[in-house]
Amino acid sequence: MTPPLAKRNTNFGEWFRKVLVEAGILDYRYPIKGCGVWLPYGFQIRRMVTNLLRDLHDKSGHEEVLFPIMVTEPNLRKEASHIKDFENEVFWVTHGGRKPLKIRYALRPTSETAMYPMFKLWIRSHADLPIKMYQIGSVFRYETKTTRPIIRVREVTTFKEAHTCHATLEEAEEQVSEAIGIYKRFFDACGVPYLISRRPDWDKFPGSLYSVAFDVLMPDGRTMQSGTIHNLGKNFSTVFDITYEASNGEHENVCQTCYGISERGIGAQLSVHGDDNGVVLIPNLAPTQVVIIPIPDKEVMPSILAVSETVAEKLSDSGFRVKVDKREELTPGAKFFYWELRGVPIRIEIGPRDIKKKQAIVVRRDTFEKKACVLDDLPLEVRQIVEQMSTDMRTKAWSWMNSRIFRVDTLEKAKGILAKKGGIVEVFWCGTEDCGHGLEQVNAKLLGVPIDIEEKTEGRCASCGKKASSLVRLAIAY
Ligand code: A5A
Ligand code: ZN
Repeated sequence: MTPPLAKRNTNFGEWFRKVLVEAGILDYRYPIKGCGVWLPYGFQIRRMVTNLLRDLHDKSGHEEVLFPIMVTEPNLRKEASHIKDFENEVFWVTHGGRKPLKIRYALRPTSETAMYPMFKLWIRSHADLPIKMYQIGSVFRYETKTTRPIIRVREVTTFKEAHTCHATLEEAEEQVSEAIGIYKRFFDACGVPYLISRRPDWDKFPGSLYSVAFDVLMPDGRTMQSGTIHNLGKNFSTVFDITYEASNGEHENVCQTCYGISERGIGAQLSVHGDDNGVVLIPNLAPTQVVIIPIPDKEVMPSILAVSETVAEKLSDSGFRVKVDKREELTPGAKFFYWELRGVPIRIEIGPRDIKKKQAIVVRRDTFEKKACVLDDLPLEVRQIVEQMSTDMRTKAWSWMNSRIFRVDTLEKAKGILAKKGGIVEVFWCGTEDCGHGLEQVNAKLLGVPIDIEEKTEGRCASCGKKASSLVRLAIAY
């Protein structure tokens, strides 16, 4: 038997690393720092997530494309603030065989500078707009902060980035709203709670007008930026000369947006829903939703197996992804452990006594609640349990996060809370950069101004005491 995992709530880092390996998700021992191997089961989970992303983008009028991984150095350098921030994170291709390249290539750290020279060729008139494209692939960042599997990698293998071009800034603004909606739907489908904040100016995406971020609270009380949406205005279209001919015959630069989600979207759900027994997958994203475990018995074994197969067939006819674990070398206990670790939402046990009673035992992965169900009713019963489980997982995750949001009026209080339990602290802010950095003195990052809170409350800046212009969120961030 494999040794137990670390405790998720008290030793999250260790738990996460172990669960990835033990559950067959990702092997991080690849001999290049920041690179890992998606294992077969991890790849299945990844595929569920990328399929969801594809679906959400396709349905909202985005088209999938694939650009080359290399970008020429002159193109990478075109937008000054973009290259200024990415300069230290770029992997360079300097040679072709033995010959030094005349023009160096960068492995894309993100794809603006790969895509936009092509957008220039594709856009002529108003009729070519809007452009809404996305791709899913690898980007490379020579991260200098501590790397961690999935959470901070140097080859980001599951980088979904969307890029759009519009005639006007208003349309780009509308696109930002649409993207926020798409990301909400994404995290809602994952059952992962989030905060949406407008990043302060000093933390926006290099080359953008402003950035909006989705932050997820991790079990250790730190937040992880798990998706970002940027309004690029005309910053890139000016330097890449992307124009369209407006109805008055004038050539105008397009307005652009881009937004990205990476494997952090996978890491977030593994972390938020997991427990000391391993992963707990939300049913709609579980590669296997139901596992049937025949409980061996010498006399009735053939019929137990036959019933298991019939049940599996019925459930898969009803649209479930089902497996029967017929391995003879493992005890039922070892099989329970195996599938619990992998987070399969529903386990069905069928033993000799169940056969006699024409029933099966259905067990929920999140609560381990057991229910004896009549064989004929299984499709209906499983449907109900799966629905209840999905709702419960979402509710539990949201109330856990909400219980860790604290509103305070002084920096001392903020500091005390963050040091003790992490979580998210909301304070008032006058909006100046000086005070923003002042607030960050509590050893936290300013996540930004909430854009998911409607209420307008009056208050005083927790740094200077002057009248505040908004609330702002602080957290210890990954
Ligand atoms: N072109 C835009 C979309 C862009 O690159 N935005 S971004 O830099 O903010 O990255 C998008 C998302 O990718 C981030 O919000 C973060 O969730 C994820 N990400 C960035 N660097 C990462 C890394 N080293 N490992 C894993 N995920 C990363
Ligand atoms: Zn202030």
